[in-house]
Amino acid sequence: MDYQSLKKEFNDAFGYEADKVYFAPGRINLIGEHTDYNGGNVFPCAISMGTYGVYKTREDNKIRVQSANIPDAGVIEFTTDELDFKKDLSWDKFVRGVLYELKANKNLTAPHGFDLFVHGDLPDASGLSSSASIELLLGNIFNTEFGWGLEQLDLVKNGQAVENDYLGLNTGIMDQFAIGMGKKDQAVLLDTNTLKYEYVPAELGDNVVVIMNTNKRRELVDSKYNERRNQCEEAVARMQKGGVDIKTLGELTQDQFDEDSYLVDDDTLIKRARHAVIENQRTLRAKQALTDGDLVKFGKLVNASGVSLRYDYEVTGKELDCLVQTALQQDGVLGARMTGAGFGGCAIAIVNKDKVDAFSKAVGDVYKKEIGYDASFYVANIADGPKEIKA
Ligand code: GAF
Repeated sequence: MDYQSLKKEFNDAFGYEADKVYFAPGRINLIGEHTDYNGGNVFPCAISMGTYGVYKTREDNKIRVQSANIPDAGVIEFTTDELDFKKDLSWDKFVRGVLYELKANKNLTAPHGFDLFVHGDLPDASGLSSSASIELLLGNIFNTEFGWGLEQLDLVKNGQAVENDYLGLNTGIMDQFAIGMGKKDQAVLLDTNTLKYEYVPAELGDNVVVIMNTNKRRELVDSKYNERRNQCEEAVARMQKGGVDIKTLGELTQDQFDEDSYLVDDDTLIKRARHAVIENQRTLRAKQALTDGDLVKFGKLVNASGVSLRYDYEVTGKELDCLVQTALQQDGVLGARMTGAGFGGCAIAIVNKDKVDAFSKAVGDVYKKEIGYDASFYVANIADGPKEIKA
C-alpha cells in the first residue's frame, strides 16, 4: 500500500490532510507453537504484510477512527476519557484498549484527541496476528505523537495486556514481541520465561517461506485456545502435587517429563503437555539447525512440530491438514506446518524459490477439490518492526 493512496483514504474519510503514516507488521512463527504461555521458546519473524495507520492530531479531546477493513463501522467517535470495555465495541476496542492499558499500567493519558484511518493488508483472523499488529501500530503512534518515551518492550507488554486484561484472551507474548521487535531478514528466538532473545538470520538458501491461508475463519478459537492453556496448567498442577518443582512446562527436558508424566494421569493432558515440552526443545534444535545452515534438518523439525500440533495438541482441522499434507507431497518442499493459534488460519511451507508458482497451483487445486473453496498463497518477506512511512 503506498503513501499517497493511504493519505487519500484519510482525506476521503475526514475531509482534510493527515500528518503522518505509520506501519506495524504481522508475523509468522517458524516453530515453537503454543509454547509461549508455557514458559517456552518461540521462533517467529515479522513480515511485510501488516497494518497502516494515517494520523492527524486534534486540538480537542475527540478521537475519530475509521478502518478500510471494516467499512460498515464507518467513522467511530469517542473522547479520550471513554476507554472502558463494552461488549458491543467494533474494532475501536483496540484503540480504547491500548489507551486504557497504558493508563492502567503506566499512568499515561492522551494529552489531546486525534483522527486516525487504519488499513491492514493482513487477512483478518488468519493466524498472522492482525490484532497484535494493530496493538503495536497504535502503541507506537501514541508513544511518538504524545512524546511518552516508552521502550518498544513496554509497548509489546501493553499489547499483551490489551489481549489478557482488556479483551479477556489468555494469549502469550509471542505475537506482540515478534511484531514490536521484528528485524528485516531475521527470526527472533525468544525465551518467554526470561524474555531473553536473540536475532538469528533467516537464511533459507534457495528457499522462501510460503504462507498458505485456509481462508477458514478461526471459529471458537478463543475458547479452544483458553482450553489448551488450562489443560497445560492442569498438567503442571498435577506434577507439582506429585512433588515436581516447576512453574511451567517450559522448565522440563523431554527426559524429565517422561519420568514424571505418570503424575499427570490423563491421556488428553499428557498429550497437551508432551507437545509443550517437546516443542520447546525442538525449537532450540531448529534454531541450531538454521544457524548451522542445515536446512534439511530444519525442515524436518518444522514437520515434526506440525505432527505434534495435529496429533498431540489437536489444533489443526481438515483445512490446515489438507494444506500441510499436500504441501509435503510437492517437489522442492523442505517442511510445512500450521502457524499461529491454529483451528483454521494459515500454514507455512519452506519451498524452493523457483517452484513457488507450481507449488501454489498444485496445493491450491487439491485444496479446492477437497475443501470446496480456494486457499490463498503469499511469499513471506521477513521485515522490520513498527515504523513511520515517509512519502
Ligand atoms: C496465538 C497467541 F496469541 C500467541 O500468544 C501464541 O500462543 C500462539 O497463538 C500459538 O503459539 O497467536
